[in-house]
Amino acid sequence: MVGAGVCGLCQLQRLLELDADVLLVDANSDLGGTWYKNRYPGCRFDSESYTYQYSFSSEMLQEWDWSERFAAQPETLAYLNYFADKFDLRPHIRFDSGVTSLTWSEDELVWNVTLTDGRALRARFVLSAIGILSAPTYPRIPGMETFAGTAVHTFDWPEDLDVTGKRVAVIGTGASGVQVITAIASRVDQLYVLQRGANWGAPLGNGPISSDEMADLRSRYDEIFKWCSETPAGFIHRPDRVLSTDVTREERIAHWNELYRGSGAGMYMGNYRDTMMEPGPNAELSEFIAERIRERVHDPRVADILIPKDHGFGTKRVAGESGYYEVFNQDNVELVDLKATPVTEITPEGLRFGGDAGRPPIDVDVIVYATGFDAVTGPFDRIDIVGEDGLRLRDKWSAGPITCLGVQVEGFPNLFILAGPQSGSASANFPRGIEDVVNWMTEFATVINAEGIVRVEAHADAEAAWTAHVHDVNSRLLMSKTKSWFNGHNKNLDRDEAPRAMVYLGGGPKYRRRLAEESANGYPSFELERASVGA
Ligand code: NA7
Repeated sequence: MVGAGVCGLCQLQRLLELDADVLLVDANSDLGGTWYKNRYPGCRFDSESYTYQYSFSSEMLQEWDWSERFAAQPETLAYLNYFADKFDLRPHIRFDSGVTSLTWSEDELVWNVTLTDGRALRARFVLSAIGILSAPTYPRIPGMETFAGTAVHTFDWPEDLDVTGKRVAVIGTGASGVQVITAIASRVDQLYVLQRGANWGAPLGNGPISSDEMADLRSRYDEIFKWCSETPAGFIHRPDRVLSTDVTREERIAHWNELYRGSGAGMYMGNYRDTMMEPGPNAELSEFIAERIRERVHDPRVADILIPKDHGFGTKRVAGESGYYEVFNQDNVELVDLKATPVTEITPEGLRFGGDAGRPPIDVDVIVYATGFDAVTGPFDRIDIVGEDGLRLRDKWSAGPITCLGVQVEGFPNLFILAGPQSGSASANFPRGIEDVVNWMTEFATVINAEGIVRVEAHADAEAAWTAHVHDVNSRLLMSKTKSWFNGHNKNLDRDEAPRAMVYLGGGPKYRRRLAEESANGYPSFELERASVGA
């Protein structure tokens, strides 16, 4: 297995329960994956904490307390360590062992695995849990390497970096940028927020969980997880069956005000169904949110730059924010609109700009790249994965991913993807999504073991059908029409190129049913080869 994050740890525990001969390797020096790497100030999830945990062990559910409605990175990392210690997982994990290549041997029916330190392993089956946002990307700006101060990506924030009293530039205003900007604004000397595309944000509504609340949550876990399993994305929020056009404008505004005062992703996951599917209702909702931004940001010119014009609310990942807009009312914070004044050069002192607006240079001590990831397929592209007949996975996916149920790829036998492109796990409240896949994989592993199956490969027609289905399902949502990592647009795609179906947006319940159908019918989408008698 590869990857000791939320997904890999869960699968490891389940396979050890089966007494499988399993080794988990990870490039990092300790466990946690995303939560090990993303240590930037303000980093937290925007899933309700009590839903962002494994559901299978009632003992562990009763033992663990969450301190906040939306826990910060250190608490989540502590949770994963607690889980690993409770189930004694560490002896089965090798750290500092990044996988550089995977090469299939058809003669031996094994994967040859090479690691960053040159060591080699052989595995009958490889299960990938390498993450979908684990390959960070940097802008390409002339002179970047000459910067004399500290330059960091949010994904690689060093533990000892303290920005207090420093002049800081943050490039990027996605979910990570919004968090780090809000967290550091009051303690830096000067903060420059360099925004290319404006991104929608809505209040996260974070706060402490009291011991009484925690006791109540603990008593309702069965009900909570059942509810999450029935919502499309595994969150507690569920799209309203009511359409925005079924109610009066006064009722809509009252409802939206309530959602805005609420917490979590309710504003886009729990809104009237048509607001995420129909341009008209979405435009009205977007204008409602824009008005809230204008109320919160004092300078109308700044507010206008912060309001996205190229996509509607909720059609890209919305940033859960806690005072983000108010940051721009501070004297020490300046918003730089990169569309009007693009960065042309990075010098040892800081950033230089072009454009008609003639922005003077900015000298800084720290540059924070909050520029996101080569999402979903990037982590796979960075490993040289060579399947049958020398076929490389990155070549097979060069025009976008093709998968069978998001778990396998034809030409790559015995390689299972637990969280990757076109999987229901990738677009969900992560622990909820990955438990579905891990449950399915664990059951399949039992069958593989019991029946002496030595080779599993997806059928080409099943793969084509699933990929077409993902494109079809996704195309019904406005999300498929905006430029975002969900559609592969962070890969510098030409605007006219067809969107890539990076994630499956059909929802957890449908995905779970499809996986269950596979196991109930003897895995018809896969070619199963059994060992010959006596072998
Ligand atoms: P995102 O959401 O991909 O955001 C990246 C941000 O960086 C976004 O504002 C981009 O602007 C900006 N960006 C990217 N490249 C550049 C360059 N070259 N110059 C200037 N600005 C740039 O990544 P995050 O890390 O914030 O969030 C990723 C996910 O992590 C998030 O969805 C959550 O699920 C957790 P753009 O909008 O492309 O113009």
